[in-house]
Amino acid sequence: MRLEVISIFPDYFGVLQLSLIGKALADGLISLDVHDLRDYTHDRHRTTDDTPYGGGAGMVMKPEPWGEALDDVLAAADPSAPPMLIMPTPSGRPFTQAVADRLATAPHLVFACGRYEGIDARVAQWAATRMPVLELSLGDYVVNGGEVAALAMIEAIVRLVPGVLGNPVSLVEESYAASSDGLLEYPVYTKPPTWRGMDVPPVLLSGHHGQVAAWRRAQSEAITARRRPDLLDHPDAPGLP
Ligand code: JDE
Repeated sequence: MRLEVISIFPDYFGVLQLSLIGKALADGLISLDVHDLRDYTHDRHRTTDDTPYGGGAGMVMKPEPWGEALDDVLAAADPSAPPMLIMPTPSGRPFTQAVADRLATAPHLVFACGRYEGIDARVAQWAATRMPVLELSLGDYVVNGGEVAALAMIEAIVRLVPGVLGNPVSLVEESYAASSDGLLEYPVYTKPPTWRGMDVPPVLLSGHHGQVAAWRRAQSEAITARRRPDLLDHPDAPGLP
């Protein structure tokens, strides 16, 4: 998988050299190229923003540097594996585990990280005439730029690429325990069996696989009902017994 990022803060993506993702990069399972949007400006101050037409607070990212950066990305792309453009924005469609699953099989993803109040809307409009464009939101809150959102999305996607996660069994387990059955994860424990006066639930030490599974399921249902009742309202939700 080929990953590219366009940002005015390319240093944000240094953290991707760490841990699992760094290993996948070093192993050549994925490649990452980060482009500094300011390299596509032509004025002395390397300006990427301007005041909004129609008035209002804050600044908007100018379209021209984005156009040139995307021209470069498209010119270097493999014609048989066209890129998808991902634009993190609070007004995007929700980025979910299902979206991450689908994007994990894409050959080439480009993340456009906006700042200020956003990017001139013509950038997404023009880009959509050249490649699939997904405006995606991490959640219903605003951060200062698309960089943090892109990092979260990249981590969620890349860990699903075959060979990236050290132990692929955890992906299977996880899909049973959490995301795919639509319930939140049950609580987990490790040694010691007693810590600061608190015991690990005895069923987990019993060796009874059926009872362990039933306990975990009940915990997941109770936690989901308490913390995320919205997850139980869906037509495809597991429902409580
Ligand atoms: C991404 N969930 C949240 C923020 C923004 C007021 C202030 C800022 C591309 O346009 C953007 C991007 C971002 C950064 O991303 C997020 C985000 N998923 O905050 C704004 C909009 N209104 C605009």
